[in-house]
Amino acid sequence: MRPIPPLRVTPPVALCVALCVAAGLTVPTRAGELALTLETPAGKPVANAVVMVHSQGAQPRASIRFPWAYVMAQKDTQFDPFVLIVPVGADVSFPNRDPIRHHVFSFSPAKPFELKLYSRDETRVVSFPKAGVVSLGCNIHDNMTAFIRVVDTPYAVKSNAAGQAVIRDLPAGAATVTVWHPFMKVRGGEQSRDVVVPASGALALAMVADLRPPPLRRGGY
Ligand SMILES: [Cu+2]
Repeated sequence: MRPIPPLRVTPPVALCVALCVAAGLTVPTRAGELALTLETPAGKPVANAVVMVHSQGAQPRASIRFPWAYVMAQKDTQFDPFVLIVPVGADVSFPNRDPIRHHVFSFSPAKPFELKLYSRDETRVVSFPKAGVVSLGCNIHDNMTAFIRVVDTPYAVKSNAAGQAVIRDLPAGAATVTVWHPFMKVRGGEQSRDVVVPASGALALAMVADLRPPPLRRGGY
């Protein structure tokens, strides 16, 4: 019986493989955008909502990065910002920019933690390995409240003062749009809508978010 000759990769085959690999690694050029408008039933724009898109196609494997800083400062006896979006696994710094001490904590299942009293110009870093909502408070100042939304998608943005959120370079095809706001009167504070992202151009979406009053006097929403 003759031995089976070893498989040889001839130059044309090698070229084809190289091209196929290159093609497989190419970022899809067909991409659309989502232009979402969010308002209350009374027509008031809703700022500080987190808008997330989960594409139902292939998920990006690269680690998620956002262009803003992963910082939750304490300034003028408030957290700043009121809502911060970070990717899963992010390290968030909590600088104290006040001349008084704060004691930051969260009881949220996504990340319970406590930063014992610390002073001006000191900072602490906390990592957030799980997606979800992290509600923040300060043991000393009851009026201090803020939220970190840890997301597992690169397609996430906050609505602006006009209640608008634009997410660009979305993969075309079926996707789910999720909108979350800490004071939205629905289970979990979020609602979702299935959409089809166009291969080019914008998908305009208008959603209504009924908000309850903030639990304590708090600006920024
Ligand atoms: Cu405080």
